[in-house]
Amino acid sequence: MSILKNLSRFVAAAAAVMLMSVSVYAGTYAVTGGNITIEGGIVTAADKTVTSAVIPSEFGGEKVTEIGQSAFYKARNNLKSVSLPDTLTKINFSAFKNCSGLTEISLPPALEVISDSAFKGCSGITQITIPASVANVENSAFSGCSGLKTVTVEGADTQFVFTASGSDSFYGLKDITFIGSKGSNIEKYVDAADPNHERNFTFEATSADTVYAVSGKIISPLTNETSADIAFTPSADAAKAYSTKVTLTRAATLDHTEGTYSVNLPAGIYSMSVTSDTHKTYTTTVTVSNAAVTVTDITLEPTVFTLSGTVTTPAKFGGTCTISFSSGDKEIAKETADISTGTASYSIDNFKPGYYRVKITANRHIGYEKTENISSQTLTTALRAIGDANGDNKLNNDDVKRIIRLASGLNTAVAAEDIAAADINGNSRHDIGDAILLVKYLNGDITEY
Ligand SMILES: [Ca+2]
Ligand SMILES: [Ca+2]
Repeated sequence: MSILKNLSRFVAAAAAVMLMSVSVYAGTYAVTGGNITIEGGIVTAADKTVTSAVIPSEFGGEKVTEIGQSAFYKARNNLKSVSLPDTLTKINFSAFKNCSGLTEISLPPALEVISDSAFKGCSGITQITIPASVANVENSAFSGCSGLKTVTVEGADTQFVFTASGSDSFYGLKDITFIGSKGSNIEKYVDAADPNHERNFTFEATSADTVYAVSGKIISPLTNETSADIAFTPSADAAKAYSTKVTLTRAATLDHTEGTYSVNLPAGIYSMSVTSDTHKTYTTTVTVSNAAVTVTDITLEPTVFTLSGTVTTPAKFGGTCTISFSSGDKEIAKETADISTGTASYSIDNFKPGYYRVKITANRHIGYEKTENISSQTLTTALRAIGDANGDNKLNNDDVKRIIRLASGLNTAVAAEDIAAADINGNSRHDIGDAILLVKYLNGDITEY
């Protein structure tokens, strides 16, 4: 028997070649419990009685490269183990379907394709490692592998199937831990196939990324900018992008805001971009390699605009008004404008948005001084005229009445600005002379007072 067994790979080979229409070497090869059939380098069949099969890497002078369609179907109830040769590149449709007695299988390192239903129903397999050589794990390749708990995927590019219409490499399975590299296709498969964690799929990175701190300072020449967004986009590979937000606070000098950031990145080359509401996007390249990186202070360039300003007053006393903008103790801009019509207009080019101390003065008006956050392109400021005793930005009989009440001592708790606005004749007190001047102005008898 042993002689027959040893020679069995050659038995019937010649006859098979004679009968076949293409010139391939075909024959049976003895394994434990029975024979397998190999034709042209493809294992095409196994006896029902086969319990354990060590597939040869070569048969009849040809490399064994594939397990054929449904090759082990007859042996499905008896097969306990199979050893695949390193020459194997493809496991075809249903090759090991329902071989439920298989408890482990080692996939060889040159394997490229695991076809549709190749291991369907192999419920005894608990873990499998898919080598990096595998390009495709087709639909239902492992469906019904109810014992499968761990799948290690060595390649980042191995394609798995999951579609809305129901195609799925691991169709119907739950409770599997998939192990692979971050950003790999198996991670994407898990994200796609188990978005709500109902299948209890877990993705574990094969190793945590080693990261290095990238830190620096962002400076905004503006005083109203409170944050900036930083994005790190890998420029060389498919690794993940990172982003962070920087809080900008006003610096001690009050004329700019600044903030520091620190973000942990894996080694690589990144395009770094900084964006905010009122700056041009700043872009630079950051190279991270085996050490912490300090990025030189980044000063953002404001998106400047033309500020169109208007000063309004109910009085038409003639003359000009002066408008100045200061940041900290620096005067940034100063303009004068004709206010004789009650409306003074001015325009400042290349205006940077930010907080400014705005001061406006005009003859016979209460001086205006206030901090404004100027981020839009228009600024309208109401200037209080002397005579506007009630401060409603109108000059009329209500002010006359107010002045008379003040002169009569009926109003005692009066703010300094109200006193100044009501003291038209400038004698530092409220008197009937103030009221008379305002009445004359309102009647058109005088044009100023
Ligand atoms: Ca008034
Ligand atoms: Ca007075």
